[in-house]
Amino acid sequence: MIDLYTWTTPNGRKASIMLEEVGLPYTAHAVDISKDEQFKPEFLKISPNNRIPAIVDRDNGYHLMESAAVLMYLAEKTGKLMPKDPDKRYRVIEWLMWQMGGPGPMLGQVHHFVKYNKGKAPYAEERYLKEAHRLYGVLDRRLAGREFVADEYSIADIAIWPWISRFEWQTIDMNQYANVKRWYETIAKRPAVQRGYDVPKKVGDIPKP
Ligand SMILES: N[C@@H](CCC(=O)N[C@@H](CS)C(=O)NCC(=O)O)C(=O)O
Repeated sequence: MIDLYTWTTPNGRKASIMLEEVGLPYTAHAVDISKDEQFKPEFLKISPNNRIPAIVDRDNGYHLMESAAVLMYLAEKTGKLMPKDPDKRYRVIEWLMWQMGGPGPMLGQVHHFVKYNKGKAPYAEERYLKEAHRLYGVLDRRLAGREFVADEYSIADIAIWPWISRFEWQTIDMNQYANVKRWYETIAKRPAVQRGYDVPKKVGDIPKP
């Protein structure tokens, strides 16, 4: 049994989609970051960086923050969605780390400057929007002629997909990125993704490009 501490955001959804995909029993605990619940002392004990998602594995008491670490832990615990063969495994890790260093922080800045702070910081808007298009381009080229970012559907796809699902916030027209669109729609059809998207509560349907 896993305790998942999460909210209705891309990083939170990575963890809930993964838990739905691997079929581990879990309890979701809502940490409302709009009410600063991530700063509560009891949450800091399991997530010292005061960010969601975080998990506690009730089987062994182990707690973990940082979404990529959570995905790797759950993949290793269940033997699912991360290949054992070293070449294939590092391909998954490569794209997982690309997500953590690229789309995660950069698209996060787009949400701030382009959606929430529009017109107030033109330099930041231009910089992060340009970076968003660059990253969509990288993903689009990676997906040319391949179904998923690594060899098979994996934790790398699970890490990237929730960030792309915010394409409307990012003012991205996915029709410009045909391979991303095809990949996004394929993953959106997965029942586990649909269930995980609505954790810890439903706030709307999965956006359609
Ligand atoms: N690198 C972290 C980032 C986590 C993160 O930024 N989470 C956001 C929600 S998507 C959060 O908890 N924000 C709370 C805050 O900014 O105080 C991860 O991948 O888990």
